Amino acid sequence: MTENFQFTLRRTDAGARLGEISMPRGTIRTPAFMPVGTVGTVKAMYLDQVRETGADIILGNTYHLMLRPTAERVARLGGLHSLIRWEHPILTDSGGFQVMSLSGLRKLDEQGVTFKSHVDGSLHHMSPERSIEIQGLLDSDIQMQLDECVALPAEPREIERAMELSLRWAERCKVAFGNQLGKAMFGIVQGGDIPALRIRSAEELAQLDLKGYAVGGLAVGEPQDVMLKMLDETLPVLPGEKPRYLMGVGTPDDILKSVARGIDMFDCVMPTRSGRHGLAFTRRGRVNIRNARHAEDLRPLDEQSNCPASRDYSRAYLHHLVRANEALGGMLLSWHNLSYYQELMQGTRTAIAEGRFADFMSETQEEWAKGDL
Ligand code: PRF
Repeated sequence: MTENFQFTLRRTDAGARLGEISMPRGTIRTPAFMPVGTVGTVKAMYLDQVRETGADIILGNTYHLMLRPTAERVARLGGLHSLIRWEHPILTDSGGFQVMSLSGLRKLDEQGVTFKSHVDGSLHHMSPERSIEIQGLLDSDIQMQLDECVALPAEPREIERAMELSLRWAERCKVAFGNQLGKAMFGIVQGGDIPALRIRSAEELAQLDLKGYAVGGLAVGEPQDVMLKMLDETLPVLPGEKPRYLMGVGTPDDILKSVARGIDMFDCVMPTRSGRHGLAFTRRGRVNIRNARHAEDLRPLDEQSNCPASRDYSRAYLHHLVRANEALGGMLLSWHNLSYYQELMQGTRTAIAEGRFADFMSETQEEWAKGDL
């Protein structure tokens, strides 16, 4: 562990990268999956359990926490880590994306974004500087620039405007963040589905010499091949010695294909949200536990897993819990899914270390395609 923020690239194999980010609160093994803890809780999970599944870092959201319980209150209470009882690294998203997807009435201009809270309808303003200030009050370890993410499909002029605004906001966030040892601020590449805009965004962000780079504006309505093409266009332009984070992605298949293109970090609500809705991700693909075929099936989701939720509970019981809308159903399936995602990341890291990532990826995909046992 170190007092500084440091990314070490250990090995590359078939496009995939094995590395680690070390910072004062801990080391993040990459490629990494970050469970989403939007409002200061990874929904339906104890953070001790989240840690046991293999997570080195979790994500929090500026937008939600600024509205409730507010950043100033979190700071008075001693910061997010001690409040939620997670002493490992936390990455916070800047708020721009959540404002666009969750808040009512919003107005965006050069200065920032004005929006109506989805909690109580109150009006709020967030500038790039205020987003960084809030992330500082939360004591976030990896902070994201404020950006504007456009949903696809969109007009090229609209995509270009948002990309350029995001670049100007990146500069302002960099100034607001200043020099903080042991913490990092990442820039976010935008540019929709237009290669030339993606490349310009990545080139200009690279000039800012930030500690890491995210690719935003993907998995927002475009097909997977478009997303992968944008990664192919963007990643070669970003500095190889900095970590790369693909925001809000994705399915296990999206993750493997993005690792193969050089992505180091991921976050997604999918394992927890789908779990609460009865969908399990397994070595043999997706299992909808609500399906009647599970009603009298005494087998667990995966008897080879080390996770109690995957190994010790019958499909019949999970089926019953989810159908009866019981909280425990969502808890067990979230636990199972997070554990599956972390097992996938550990398998990925081991395969890269041993120089067999391409085989690992095709074998994993073949297993998914066989379907449920
Ligand atoms: N920007 C930010 N957060 C995000 C995204 C983005 O483009 C996405 C897009 N998949 C998810 N989360 N700030």
